[in-house]
Amino acid sequence: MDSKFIVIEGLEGAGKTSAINVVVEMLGRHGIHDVVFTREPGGTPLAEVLRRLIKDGIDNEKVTDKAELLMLYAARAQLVENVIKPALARGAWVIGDRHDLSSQAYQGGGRGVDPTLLSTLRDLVLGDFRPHLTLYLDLPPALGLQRARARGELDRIEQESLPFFERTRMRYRALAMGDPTIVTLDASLPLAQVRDALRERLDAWLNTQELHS
Ligand code: T5A
Repeated sequence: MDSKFIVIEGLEGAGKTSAINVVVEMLGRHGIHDVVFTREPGGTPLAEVLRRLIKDGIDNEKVTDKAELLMLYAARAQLVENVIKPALARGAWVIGDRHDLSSQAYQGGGRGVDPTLLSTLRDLVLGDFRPHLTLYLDLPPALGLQRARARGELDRIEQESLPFFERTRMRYRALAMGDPTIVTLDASLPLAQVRDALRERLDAWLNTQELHS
C-alpha cells in the first residue's frame, strides 16, 4: 500500500491525542509501522518558534488576523516541504495533529478571514497537496473547552469567546459535509465509544485502500 497522510482535526478538547493512538494501533494491525507524527502549527524548528508566537503572542502586542494567518501558513510551508513530503516519498505514513482544515475552520469560520485571501494562500502554499484522509472529531465547543480547561491554562486562541468556536465548528461541519475525504465522528461520546467508532471507520478505510493498491 502506498504511504498516506492522515490528519486528525477538531476543536480544543476534542480528543485528538487519544485519536492519534487509535490510528497508530490500527495502522499496526494492518502491518504499517513506519509512521511519522506531525503537529500544526509546528513540527520543524522554525515552525515550532512560530507555534509559540501564534499561541502566546509577544509582549502583549495585538496579533492581527492577517499576521496570524500568515504565520500559520509559513509554519505549514516549512512542515509540508521539509517533513511531510519527504516522509511520504520514502514510504512512511504521516499522522498529522491538525493541518490546513484548521485554518479553513478557525481563521475562515472563527475569525471570518476573507475567503479569497484564504484560498489564494492555500493554493500558493500547498498547490494540490491534500491529506488522503481527515478524521474530524466533532463536539460542542462548550464541552471541548471544559475538557481543555480541566487540563490547565488556556492559550491565546483558547481564550476566544464561545461564538468564535461556534463559528469554527460550523465551518468544520460545512467543509466536512462537502468533502468525501473527511470522516466526521461524534467526539461528545464517552472516550471508549469514540475510540471504537474510530477503529471501525479506519479499518473500513484501510481495507478499501488495500483493495485498490
Ligand atoms: N489553530 C491551529 C488555528 O487557529 N489555525 C490553524 O491552522 C491551526 C493548525 C493549536 C491551536 O492553534 C489553532 C487551534 C488551536 O487553538 P494546540 O495546543 O495544538 O493548539 O491545541 P489543540 O489542538 O486544541 O490541543 P488540545 O490538546 O486542546 O486538544 P486535543 O488534543 O483534542 O485534546 P486532548 O486529546 O488532549 O483531550 C483533552 C482532554 O479531554 C479528555 C482527555 O483525556 C484530555 O484530558 N477527553 C475526553 N474526556 C471524556 N470523553 C472523551 N470522549 C474525551 N476525549 C478527550
